[in-house]
Amino acid sequence: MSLIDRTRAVLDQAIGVYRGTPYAGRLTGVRDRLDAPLRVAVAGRVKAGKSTLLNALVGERLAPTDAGECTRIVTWYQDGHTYQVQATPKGEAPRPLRFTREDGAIDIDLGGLTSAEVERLVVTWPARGLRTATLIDTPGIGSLSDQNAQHTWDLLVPDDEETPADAVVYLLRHLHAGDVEFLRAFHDTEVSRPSPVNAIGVLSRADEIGVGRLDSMASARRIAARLGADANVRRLVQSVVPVAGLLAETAVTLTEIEVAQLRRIADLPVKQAEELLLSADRFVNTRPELGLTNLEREALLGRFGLFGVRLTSTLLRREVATTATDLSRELAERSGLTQLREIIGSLFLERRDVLKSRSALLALAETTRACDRPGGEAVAAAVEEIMASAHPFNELRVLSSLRAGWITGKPDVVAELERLIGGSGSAASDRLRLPPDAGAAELTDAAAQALTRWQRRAENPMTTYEMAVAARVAVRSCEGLLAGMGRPR
Ligand SMILES: Nc1nc2c(ncn2[C@@H]2O[C@H](COP(=O)(O)OP(=O)(O)OP(=O)(O)O)[C@@H](O)[C@H]2O)c(=O)[nH]1
Ligand SMILES: [Mg+2]
Repeated sequence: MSLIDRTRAVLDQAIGVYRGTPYAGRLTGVRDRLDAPLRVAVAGRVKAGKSTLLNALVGERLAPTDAGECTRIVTWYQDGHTYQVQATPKGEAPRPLRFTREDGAIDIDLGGLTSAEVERLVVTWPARGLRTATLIDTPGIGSLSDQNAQHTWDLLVPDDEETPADAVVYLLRHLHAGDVEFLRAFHDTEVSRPSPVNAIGVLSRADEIGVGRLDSMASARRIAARLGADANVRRLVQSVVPVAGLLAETAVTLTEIEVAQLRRIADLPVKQAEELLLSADRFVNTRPELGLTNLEREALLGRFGLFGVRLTSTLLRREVATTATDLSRELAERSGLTQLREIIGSLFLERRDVLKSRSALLALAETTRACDRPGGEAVAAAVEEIMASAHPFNELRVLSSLRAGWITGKPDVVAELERLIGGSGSAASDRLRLPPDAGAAELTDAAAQALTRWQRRAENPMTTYEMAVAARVAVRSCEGLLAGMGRPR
């Protein structure tokens, strides 16, 4: 039986046991969630660029990005057939809210409520980017003690409710000491909570790191790589990727008019264009003959940032991309959005069932602790049994231990182990460190060799205890790969 089916079965059993108690409804909700899209929260400090990045992932400008009452409320963006906004005031039933949208973010009328009175907003919006994952925008965290930190905390580390988020994208802004402190506080609550298993880091506003120079992304990539290798960061998030969120958002919502405006800059001689783009102020106030009003120039800066204007006009001049469609793809790539999407795909979406089961089993374990019922012990035992025996969970545990530095060994052995148990994606080629287009024979060969290698390591008396446990998990992973390739073990 698959992990998700085992989870569903124990949930059904629990729903029977807790029928007639206040927990029954919650458990039904947990079961329904198993089939719903993955819930991914976007979290980070104030003004880290969370809402902007969320829009880039959705492919539309939905979330408001400036100051405003709604930026202080946890807001869910989910796919649906109709356009709808609902507020859940604290301790009350959800109610519909009026909203408007004119080319830009949704403007929600809170109907007399203040942000402090609203527990959450749910925006239902038909959008392709929301089909595989519901995205949750969170208010920026100023300090660990502030009210917003509490909201984000509740979302990710609930005490008596189900865990509403299955995974989290954490925005770091050029390593702020407080970021690591915050991530660590999450981590310390319990191993099962946000951990490298379901968290990835984004070095946000990456264009600003190189103060908008054309090579800003290269600097950002270096810093992200350094961060991603830092032991403190590694135990908190799976990997760190740089993203210029503003440019990413603009890339996916680019208009022909904007392309035509930037072409005017691209058509200038290189030297003149460089001078014009020396600073934002210069860009807005010099060269009146350019054919762009000050307002238009300010609008371009607001949409692209200085880095984006420099980069896009250069791409146009060099004819790297000439149409809005090509340009949009190119900017998505260069802003880091494409890579982030791939990572979300391989680390979250491909692992959907494991992350979903994990959230559901955690909620179930919470219920069995909170409410004593005849049959409750059997449910608790069944949950424990799945948590302890299901291979995907064993892989996640080894991954966490590796990231926490509890399993040590030669760097290449540790790196191989991490890949093999799915640390960089669960596809066979990812696990076996082969190109994505590797043939069946090559994959089978590599898996068989890895199996022998890790069996030996597991049985070798010189292997440390922790490594031996991990090696046995790796052996199971290899067996699983071979079974998936239809080869008898
Ligand atoms: N240059 C640049 N500016 C950005 C980037 N991302 C966001 N911004 C700007 O930073 C400001 C804040 O962006 P938001 O997306 O609202 O940030 P947030 O983290 O949601 O902010 P709060 O919800 O208020 O905490 C806006 O003016 C954005 O235009 C980026 O990648 N580069
Ligand atoms: Mg925001």
